[in-house]
Amino acid sequence: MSVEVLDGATIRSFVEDEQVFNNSVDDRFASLDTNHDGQLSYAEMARELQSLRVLETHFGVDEVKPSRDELLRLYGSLFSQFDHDGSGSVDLEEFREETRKMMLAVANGLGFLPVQMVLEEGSFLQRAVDRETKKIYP
Ligand SMILES: [Ca+2]
Repeated sequence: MSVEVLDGATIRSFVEDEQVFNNSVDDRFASLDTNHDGQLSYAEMARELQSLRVLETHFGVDEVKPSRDELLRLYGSLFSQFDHDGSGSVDLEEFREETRKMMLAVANGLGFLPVQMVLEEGSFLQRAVDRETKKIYP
């Protein structure tokens, strides 16, 4: 965990840097795909869905504290957002596409005002900051 200052432009330029962005997404995909079949099952995605949930809470999209059932339903609907063809698992293309969309949504939510955030090591937002401060090379 580290505290960083970031704004929408930091995230947007990270997403638009296709090589760096795809590398980051591919890394994440590989680390989530614990049985290495090239698909992410719901169970494999659970960790990622939790961190997306943290993002939503952070940006005040949803300030109500949901019950356990509601949370599970929320994860389920997030998962089906990723699973475009409804196959029950998420492939690399779907993962890239949806991650890209979500990052851009976060960028739009941030706008031009820099905010201070606590970032998880290896998270996409942390990588966006690292890229800008040149800690990551393609
Ligand atoms: Ca898998």
